Amino acid sequence: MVLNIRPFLAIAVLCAFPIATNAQDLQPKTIGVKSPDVPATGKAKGPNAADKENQRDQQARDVNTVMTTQQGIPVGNGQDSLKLGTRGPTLLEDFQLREKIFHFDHERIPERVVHAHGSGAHGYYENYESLADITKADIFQRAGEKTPAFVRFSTVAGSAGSPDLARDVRGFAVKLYTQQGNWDIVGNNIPVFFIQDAIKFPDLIHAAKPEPDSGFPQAQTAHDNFWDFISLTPESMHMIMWIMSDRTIPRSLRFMEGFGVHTFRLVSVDGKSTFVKFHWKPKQGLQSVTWNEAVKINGADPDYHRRDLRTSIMAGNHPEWELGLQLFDDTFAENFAENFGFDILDSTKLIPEELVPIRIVGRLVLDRTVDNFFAETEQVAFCTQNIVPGIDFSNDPLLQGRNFSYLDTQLKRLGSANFTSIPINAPKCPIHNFQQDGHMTITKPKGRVNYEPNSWGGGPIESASKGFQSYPAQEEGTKQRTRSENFADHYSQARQFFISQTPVEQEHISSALVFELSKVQRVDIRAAIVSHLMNIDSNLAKTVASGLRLLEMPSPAKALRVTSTDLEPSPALSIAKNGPKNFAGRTVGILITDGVDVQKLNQLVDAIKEEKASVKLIAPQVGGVKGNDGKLITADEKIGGGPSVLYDAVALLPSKEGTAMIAADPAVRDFVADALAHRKFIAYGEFAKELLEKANPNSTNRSQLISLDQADSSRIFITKCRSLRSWPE
Ligand code: HDE
Repeated sequence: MVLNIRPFLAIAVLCAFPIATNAQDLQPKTIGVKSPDVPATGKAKGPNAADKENQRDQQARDVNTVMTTQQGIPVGNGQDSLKLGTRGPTLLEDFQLREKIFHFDHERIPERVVHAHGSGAHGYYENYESLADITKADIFQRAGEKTPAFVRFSTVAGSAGSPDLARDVRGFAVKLYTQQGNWDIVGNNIPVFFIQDAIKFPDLIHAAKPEPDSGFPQAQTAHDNFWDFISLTPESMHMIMWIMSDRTIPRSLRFMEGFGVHTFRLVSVDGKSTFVKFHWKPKQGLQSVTWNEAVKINGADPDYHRRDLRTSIMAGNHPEWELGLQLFDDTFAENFAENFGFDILDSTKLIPEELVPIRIVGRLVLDRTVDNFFAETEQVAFCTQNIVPGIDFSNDPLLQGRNFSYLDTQLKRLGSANFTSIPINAPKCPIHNFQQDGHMTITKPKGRVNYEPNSWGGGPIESASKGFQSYPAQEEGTKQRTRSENFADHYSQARQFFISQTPVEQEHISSALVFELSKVQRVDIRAAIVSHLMNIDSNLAKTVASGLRLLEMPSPAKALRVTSTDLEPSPALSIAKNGPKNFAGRTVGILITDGVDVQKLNQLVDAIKEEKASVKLIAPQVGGVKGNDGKLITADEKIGGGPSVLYDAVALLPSKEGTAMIAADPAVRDFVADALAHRKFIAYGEFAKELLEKANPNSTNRSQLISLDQADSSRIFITKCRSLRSWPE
């Protein structure tokens, strides 16, 4: 009897802990043997001795901290609801049951309408030098000063539970808790956007999200509605080049850039304005996966990016980005329009780094994981309108629309105008004003005065010299719903992006277009996209048309401006040209079996660790293998649970007998075949040749293979891994 109820005990204990930890900083304790101290269930005597015994056994034991209700009332029995007799019915007076179920029923809040799926981390911004000559923003005044920061990365289209490796733009939102209030840079990992005016945002997002009748596809743009909208929105062509590139399938959140996208202003103490574009440059370098890897990672580990960010930070491997500023003035803005026909207020355009170099001014370090996902990552509320003295907006119509949207959305999500009091959103500097009351008021202002001006002599008043002042830009014009004519070139920068890619990267763009458009059912939409590609690069258009087997090549789409062929390739736009300089922060997956050559394994592990990279051991069973010295080596993953797509490089170190045992396993064949196909560097021991031949007989003399039988081969392997992949020669 007692044995039969053990599973209930485990479930009950698991359910009880979140409630207990809610009360105070409790640490769950190991469940020990039955304790006589545990209070019995309400009534002193149950209906019969056996039932009473059962009830006692279903209670958590070893009480160190007594569980309470939300009202602080100590809980006597958290395992059974209050019933009439042993078999019910349940009584209405059971306030404990009511409170617990009531709270559970209200655990969810609306997910973000876009960027629902995300992960966050804490850190700081460290300012390298004083920028007092260009901005009065307090955060930029003193060299070496650190400002607390919180970053949330996200995908855009997928719902909260969608997989990490969806092909999608990544949100890169930074909250800086400066001494003069919170400054949010709510950016993306791509420097341009789909549309030029905020009024089109709901259409764009409706088209990208699951189709309204079926409710799918989830977290992907490979469907008719999205491409239909795009085919009718030529301004999105530049962004399309970016989202079809490997930028939308990053290897990790740690290896991608961030951009503020819009043009902003920096304003100095003497009122001078300088235009600025914000860039976050990853010190780790840029790295993406291939589409085939992305698809497989989504199956093998849908939380790949979230896990990677959390485990890296926990391992002390703190990701860093440098803050870069592209600074320019009105004269540059005028020349940009005159010489290139681009407007600095148009978010579908970037300013090439070669034209306005990036000035590095500080670094962002993420060094602390969240303690609680909901309280921090879910409740963090970014608002583009959160700017501080010394920063100001430009007239970018997309930015202006965003400034309206974010406050609205936070009220919808968080349910009260007091969302600013939630710890993750609260500024870390003092707040003084007379805003008051409302749902969930946590602050407790004292005294009689709650208005200003007042003659009681109390309370804060504004300060013209210390407070925020909008930059007094001269604006005039007639009221009209039109766009500036310098927003009309939709193809030149799309072309510039495409010609800035390496041949392999260009091939990835055309394959992505063929993949996505192959999921589009209407042939006319496929053809319409190809007609836009004709204005970007005719070879790209032809490759995509042939990949789709379009029977007729469409004529180029009507363009408001003819594509300029004068724009030079910009090396800064290629991932391959801006890859990591070393292998630090990456992972090698090593396949081992019983009898593994321990000396070789150790040499390899040492070389990997010296490079500040990490190792995952994959074995037939997760319990591990016995090395050729007879000692047990525990594994991290079981074969099949740790496919090679999860690692940056792999090594194959099976023993002779081990190879015979695993060679026929399809998961082993996939492990090796995928690593070969994804052009990863593969170190192999003498008995692994059979695995390589079985996976791909034509692969055995590829330059991606490094035999571990040569002298110093571990070091040679890890040095090669720095270049990440061995693309076809
Ligand atoms: Fe957003 N966007 N957006 N967006 N956006 C939101 O705010 C919106 C745009 C971006 O991790 C929402 O809190 C409009 C551009 C990020 O919490 C919402 C327009 C860029 C995040 C919203 C844009 C972004 C959001 C949904 C067109 C790159 C996630 C939930 C004018 C520069 C922040 C929320 C986080 C989130 C509106 C366009 C980036 C609805 C109306 C351009 C990184 O307010």
